[in-house]
Amino acid sequence: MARALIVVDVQNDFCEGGSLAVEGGIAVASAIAAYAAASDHDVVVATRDHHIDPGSHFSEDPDFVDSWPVHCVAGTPGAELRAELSGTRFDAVFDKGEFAAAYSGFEGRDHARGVGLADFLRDEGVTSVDVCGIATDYCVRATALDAAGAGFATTVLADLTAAVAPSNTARVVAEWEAAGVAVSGAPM
Ligand code: VGL
Repeated sequence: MARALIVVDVQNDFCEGGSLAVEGGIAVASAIAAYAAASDHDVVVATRDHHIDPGSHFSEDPDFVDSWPVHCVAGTPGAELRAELSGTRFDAVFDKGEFAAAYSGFEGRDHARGVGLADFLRDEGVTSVDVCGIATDYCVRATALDAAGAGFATTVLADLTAAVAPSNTARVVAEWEAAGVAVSGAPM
């Protein structure tokens, strides 16, 4: 009956100063670090967008819905986790999106361990997950929906997320609730 904290895509490129900056990203990075330090989750994992050649996910003329500026290129500083999380102990880190868009952390793998997120959590005895990070309306949305779909009791810590478009948040919260995902806290 272990509990996990899933920290989604809190990477330099998704925060102020990055190539696909989400407003409030740095504040969320700091708040997650403080939350993780004080929380008693049995397992803490991170996901990272980790692109090599993701095709039409990258565009010189992005629509910010299905296509995006170049971001989180594997091996570049933009793909690194924000420095605010340098003191957070992650049990595993799941990279996704090498050759195609991958919004959900459940599409990721911890390459050092050779395992995907769902199998890792099950191996750790995890039955419930709390999800936070960036962006509320894209990767946090998809990761939480997949967590619930995989059978984990899922809560989104909404005040530890930041959205690409805050106007999407009400729709996304409705999707989560329809899928049985609990939502705690007001989005930042
Ligand atoms: C994300 C847009 C494009 C995210 C990733 O992490 O939410 N958003 N790629």
